[in-house]
Amino acid sequence: MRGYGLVFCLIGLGVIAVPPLAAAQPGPITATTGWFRYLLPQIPAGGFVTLHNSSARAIVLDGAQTTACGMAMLHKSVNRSGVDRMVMVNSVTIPAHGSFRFSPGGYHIMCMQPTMKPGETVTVSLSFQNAPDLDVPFKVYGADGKPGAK
Ligand SMILES: [Cu+2]
Repeated sequence: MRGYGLVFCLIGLGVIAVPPLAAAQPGPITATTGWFRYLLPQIPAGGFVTLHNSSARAIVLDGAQTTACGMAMLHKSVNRSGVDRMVMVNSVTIPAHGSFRFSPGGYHIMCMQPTMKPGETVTVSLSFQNAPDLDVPFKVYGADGKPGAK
């Protein structure tokens, strides 16, 4: 009888030790208003989104991946001596309790070889140096872009 008692005791401990099912924790980054301006398959599409950081530390975005683009890169539009150019950036920082905006004429996600169509919503996976990846829906607009977006 003593042996049975030990077995039950171990089962009891085992049950107690099983962790509760891991609920998906919301990460520190949320995204709003993701969209692409799509023109033609042979013209890179610009992606725009606003990222919000609810944490007390700066978070660094260092990449974007999506099956809707042959390759996606982080870009910044700059005007040097009156000439508009785009430069590649390795990362952007979303400040603590702050936000970062990709917008036409500024930072954007450059989508090379886009395979999207206006009216679709495509998913872009954003990767961060110090936060979990985030899948963000991007609505696809045509040459006129998103109504009201600047
Ligand atoms: Cu670009």
